[in-house]
Amino acid sequence: AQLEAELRRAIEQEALLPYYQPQFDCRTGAMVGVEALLRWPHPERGFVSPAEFIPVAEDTGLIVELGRWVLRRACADLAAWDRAGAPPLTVAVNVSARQLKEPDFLGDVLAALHASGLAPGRLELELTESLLMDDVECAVAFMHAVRAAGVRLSIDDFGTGYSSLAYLQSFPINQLKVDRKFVQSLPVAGHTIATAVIALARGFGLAVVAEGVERQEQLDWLRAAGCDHAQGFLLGMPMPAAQLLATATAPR
Ligand code: G
Ligand code: G
Ligand code: MN
Ligand code: NA
Repeated sequence: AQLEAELRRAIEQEALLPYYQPQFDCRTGAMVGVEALLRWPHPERGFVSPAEFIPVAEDTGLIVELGRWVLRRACADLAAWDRAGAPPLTVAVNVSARQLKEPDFLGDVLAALHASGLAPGRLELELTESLLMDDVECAVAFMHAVRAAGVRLSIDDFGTGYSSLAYLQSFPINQLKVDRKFVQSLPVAGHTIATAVIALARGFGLAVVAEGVERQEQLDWLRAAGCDHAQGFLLGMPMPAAQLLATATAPR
């Protein structure tokens, strides 16, 4: 309850910040996008992890307002990087089940795009399997509407939830994110699942991103296996907007 009150105040005071973790093309090494990850610098407790406060935000419904704010910030930051001469990146924003249940969540998404002037194809929403399975009909209707608006969709933590492969066919998505659980043990283990996810993505005409890449040998394996994009501590930590811009515009 105390965390809830503090979180409410932090949202009001805009004391949370989006950090951005870069994503790279496995073949060319070029930065192609970022994932927005919330950070909460707490006056007494240091950085409170989203793993701690996102569940509170979901339970209390605060995630609706917070999620709306993240969408606007992420789109505004990307538009500012464009103006500052960064390459044309995409920005991925994580979405909670509670947000999808809001009757006008699509309106929030479109408002964030409109306010920033960003083309819809620059924004990607990350949905987890459990979110999609929570209310499949509602999720599929939302996915079709958001895709019709030109926004991109990816399935986060793919392979760890409990959606059946049959659903994959009916989901109008653009991309799968291989969960870091499977990346962690590469190349010794995990390669059966990683290979299968890459093949699935290829078969469905989807892009595939590996998350949690921490070691060069993992990246080498992923590149050889035909993975499109990679994200992880080896390549770049989640960082504040100004630092991301500096990284994106630095000569390679
Ligand atoms: O950055 P970190 O790995 O600590 O994030 C922990 C969890 O919090 C991840 O599952 C991530 O998806 C989630 N998370 C981070 N930022 C957001 C956000 O803006 N919205 C939602 N719904 N989840 C987020
Ligand atoms: O659930 P989701 O995939 O949205 O969460 C992303 C989380 O993974 C964030 O908390 C982010 O800080 C974390 N993360 C990003 N790269 C790495 C990595 O290379 N290793 C580990 N252990 N965590 C990572
Ligand atoms: Mn994610
Ligand atoms: Na993930």
